[in-house]
Amino acid sequence: MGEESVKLIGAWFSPFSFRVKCALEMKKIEYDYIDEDMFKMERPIISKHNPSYDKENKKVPVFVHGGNSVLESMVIVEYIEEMWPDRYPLLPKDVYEKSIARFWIKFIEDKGIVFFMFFITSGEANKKAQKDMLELLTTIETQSGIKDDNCKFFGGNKINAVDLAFSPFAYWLGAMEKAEGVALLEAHKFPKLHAWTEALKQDPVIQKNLPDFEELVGFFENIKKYGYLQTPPST
Ligand SMILES: N[C@@H](CCC(=O)N[C@@H](CS)C(=O)NCC(=O)O)C(=O)O
Repeated sequence: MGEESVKLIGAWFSPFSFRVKCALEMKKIEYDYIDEDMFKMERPIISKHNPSYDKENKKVPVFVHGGNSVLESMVIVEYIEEMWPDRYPLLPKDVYEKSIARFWIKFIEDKGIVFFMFFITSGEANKKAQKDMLELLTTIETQSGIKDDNCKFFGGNKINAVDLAFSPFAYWLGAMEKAEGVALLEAHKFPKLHAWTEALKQDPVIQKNLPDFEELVGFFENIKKYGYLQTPPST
């Protein structure tokens, strides 16, 4: 099964597609990448690969391995880890350590709504979203154990699945902050998390797959002006 063709359907701006690209490239797995036009509701490439358990899916990423489609970025990352276990490890082998890694992955998946609210809202609703984001950053800074062992990453000195799960904080949050004209993840307030974002962005696989920053800021500015995945009116 590991030898079958590997395909990833993603979108340039998507932090979820980014997680999967990095997992594949860290393990040096060859894959075809297809960028779907998410500004159209038809999304024909996704539709073609909808898995039978979610025929209504219109989201990226969609991962296709040997004809089977897999959804949800962190489910895909775990699939990749289990399918190619002998390459670059993305989860600890120790069962207890693995359960802690999975705890933080689930934690951040459950908090996705905080991110979403920050980038789709404006005005008073955005003030509330900023407050929720600061609370979330405080929880990660003080509870996650990041940097407590002087390691660079959540998973020690090598990037693992927990780092990929948290990666939207290292780049996408900065673009959202710029679009909104605020600074939340500041080095003096969140020194450990901030140092982690800097270390993550040094990695060559991470660097190669990050979208252009100014384009991303423009993407978030357009969401604020015109709505989520709405095409700006042509001038
Ligand atoms: N929990 C999903 C989130 C996927 C997701 O929300 N993808 C966005 C792009 S970043 C999307 O496809 N949105 C299209 C839509 O909501 O219609 C994952 O981790 O894969």
